[in-house]
Amino acid sequence: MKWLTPLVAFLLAADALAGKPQFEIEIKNHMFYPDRVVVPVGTKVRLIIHNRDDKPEEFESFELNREKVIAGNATTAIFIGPLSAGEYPFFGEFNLETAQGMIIAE
Ligand SMILES: [Cu+2]
Repeated sequence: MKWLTPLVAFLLAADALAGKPQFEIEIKNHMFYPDRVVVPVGTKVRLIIHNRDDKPEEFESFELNREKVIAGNATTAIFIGPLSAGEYPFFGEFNLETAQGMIIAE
């Protein structure tokens, strides 16, 4: 699978060039950094999530209708939106006490 990382990097770069807004979130010690992300209303947005912990985490949001497991020390990308103005909570299902965040569309 060594070929996967460059391919993911290439796809991410291609999307960045294509002008899609993207936002990066890190998971460290079962917490999201940043835990509040402001995104533009009415635009499809790519969230790039880096899990810096050794253990997997599941990014989940009922309001965004997204659920995805991220392996330890892995990166994944999730598309959200276009969103209307408002707040969209997300959480790490494997660490509910600490892994809490919010997407704010404005
Ligand atoms: Cu779940």
